[in-house]
Amino acid sequence: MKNIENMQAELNPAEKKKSSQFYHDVITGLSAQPKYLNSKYFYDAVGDKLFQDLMNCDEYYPTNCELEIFSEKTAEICRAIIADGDAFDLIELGAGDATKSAYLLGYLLENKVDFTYLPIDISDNVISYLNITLPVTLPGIKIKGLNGEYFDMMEKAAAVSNKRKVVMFLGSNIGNLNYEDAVGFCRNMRGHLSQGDMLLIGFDLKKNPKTVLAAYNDKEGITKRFNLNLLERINRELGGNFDVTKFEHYPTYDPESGACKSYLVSICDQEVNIGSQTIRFLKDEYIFMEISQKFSIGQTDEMANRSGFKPVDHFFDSRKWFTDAIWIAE
Ligand code: AVI
Repeated sequence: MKNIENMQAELNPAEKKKSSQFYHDVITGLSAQPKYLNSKYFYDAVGDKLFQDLMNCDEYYPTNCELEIFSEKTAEICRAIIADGDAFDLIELGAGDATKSAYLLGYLLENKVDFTYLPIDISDNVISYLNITLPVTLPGIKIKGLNGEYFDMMEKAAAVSNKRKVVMFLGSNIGNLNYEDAVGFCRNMRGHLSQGDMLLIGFDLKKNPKTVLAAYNDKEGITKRFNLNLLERINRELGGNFDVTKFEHYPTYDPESGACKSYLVSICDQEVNIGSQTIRFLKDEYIFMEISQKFSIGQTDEMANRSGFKPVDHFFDSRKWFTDAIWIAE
């Protein structure tokens, strides 16, 4: 097996920086009591593919709910973001393949609205794909894809023009932060915006606890593989030797707090080596992997108010399982 130093020597400087941050975060999390890993590291090429599979599986409802909102409420959402009709920059954080936003983009183009689409994504593949395909599928679109971390790219977006900004942060990605971190994220976002700018933000809502839990415990075991892939990623990229058959996926949902949490539980006493570090697990010791917070409307409004926004609109799917809220920067 290669050691971490040899693996890093093969990387370019940017990759090396990312890899040492990954190593640092993994060792910090696995040395803590209780152990944890950051779910932002789920998304390597394998994790992206597993997440795609998850979005297509029967139990994982959030994607379909939000697609329903964007396809059924297109005109209403567009009217809200067009506001007084002045030109604006439409920024999307974590744009992916832009399936949902394509409904809005199509409507805005048909109605000759003056806007520029600025998708932001950490993956350069995603950005080149959007820069190439969207002008073909949506002729006339003005697009400028930005590849990098959200807030670094928000700064670049601000330099692109001084037009009004409308930022989309969809998919209930905000739920992958604990509540205080989510408020911190929204405050940071507010700091990158001017008064009157807008945020269109998706929240997965509290609902029947069995429905929520099933979405994170699908019968095919995709969520389980999605979680275990992070251990495999540590093996691949950091020279770890996790035996993933020695960990069980344990999802939980607390309907009172709305916290849906995933853990990996060690089925035996074991030692895992990552680079020069040895991590010891006792039987039944867990790694906290991810929070997927579910919200009440009151909680989403409170989050807006605490972070310098005014909540002005909510769009729902027919079952009221998900909402896309419009907030205005105060
Ligand atoms: C990306 N994020 C909003 C997903 C969620 O529902 O928390 C990630 C996910 N984790 C397990 N399944 C899906």
